[in-house]
Amino acid sequence: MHRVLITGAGGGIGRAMRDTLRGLYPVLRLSDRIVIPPARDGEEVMQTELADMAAVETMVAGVEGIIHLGGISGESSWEAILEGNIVGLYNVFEAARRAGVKRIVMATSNHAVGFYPRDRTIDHRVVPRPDSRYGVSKAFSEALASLYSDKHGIGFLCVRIGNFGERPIDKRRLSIWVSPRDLTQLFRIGLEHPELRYEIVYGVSNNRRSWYDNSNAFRLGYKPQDDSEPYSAEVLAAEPAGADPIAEHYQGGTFCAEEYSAATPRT
Ligand code: 15L
Repeated sequence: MHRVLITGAGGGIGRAMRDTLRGLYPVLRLSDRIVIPPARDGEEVMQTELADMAAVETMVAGVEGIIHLGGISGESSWEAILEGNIVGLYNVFEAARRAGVKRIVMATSNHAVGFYPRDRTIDHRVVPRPDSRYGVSKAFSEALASLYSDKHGIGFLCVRIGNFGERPIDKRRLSIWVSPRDLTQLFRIGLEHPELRYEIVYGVSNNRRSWYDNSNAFRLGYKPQDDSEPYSAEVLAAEPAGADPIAEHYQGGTFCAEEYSAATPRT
C-alpha cells in the first residue's frame, strides 16, 4: 500500500499508531476534526469533519487503505453518536467506495457485545448485544462494513477493540486489554493480509483472563505478544470495593450499568 489514511489520528489510539506505523507505508495520511501536530517526513495531515461528505471525499482521495478510528469513542448523546458514528461512518465508507479504496480496518468495540455476561466466552460469530448508544453505533459499523464488502468488494477487518493502553487499568480491563504493539500487529493484518474480505476479530492481547475466543484473529496470523496477567496483583489490589452489580456482571461494565432500568435481567 502506498498511502494509508488514519482517521481520528488525534485520539489516544491514533496518536500511538501514528508512531508505530511510521515508515511502514510510504505515506501516512492523518486526519482528525481537531488540530493535530504538523506532518513529518512521509506524513500528510488534514482536518476533517466526518459529517461533511465533501470534506470526507477530499480526505480519502488517493488512499489505498484506511484505519477508521474517527468518530465518538464512548457513550454520548444520540445526536452526537448520529453525527459522528452513523452519518460520519457512512460518509467514510461511501467516499471510500467512490474513490476505489481496497481495504478498511474498522475500529469497532467490545461495547458492540457488552451485554454478554462475564462468565460466557464469546467468539466473532455471536450476535451483537450492544451496551450503549455507542455500542449500537459500533454494531452498525459492522453491518455497514458487511454491506460494503458483499456489495462493493471492499476488504474489511472489523476489530472489536477492548481497552488500549500501555497497561491494564482495572479488573475489567485485565480481560480486554490490548497493548500498542499487539493492536499495531492486528491493524497491519487488516491492511496487508492477501485474502481478507470481511472478518470480525477481538482487539485484545493474549490475556489469560480473556472472555473472548479470538480464534478468528489467530487464523489470520495474529500472534499477540502481551498478557495482562503480570499486572493483575497490582490492578486488583487497587480496585475499589463495592462495584455496581450490573457493571460487575456484564462484559461491558459501567457502559451496561449507566441508565439501566430493566426490572429483571434478560437471560
Ligand atoms: C471503548 O470502546 C472506548 O473507545 C474506550 O474509550 C474504552 O471505554 C473501552 O471501550 C473500554 O471498554 O475500556
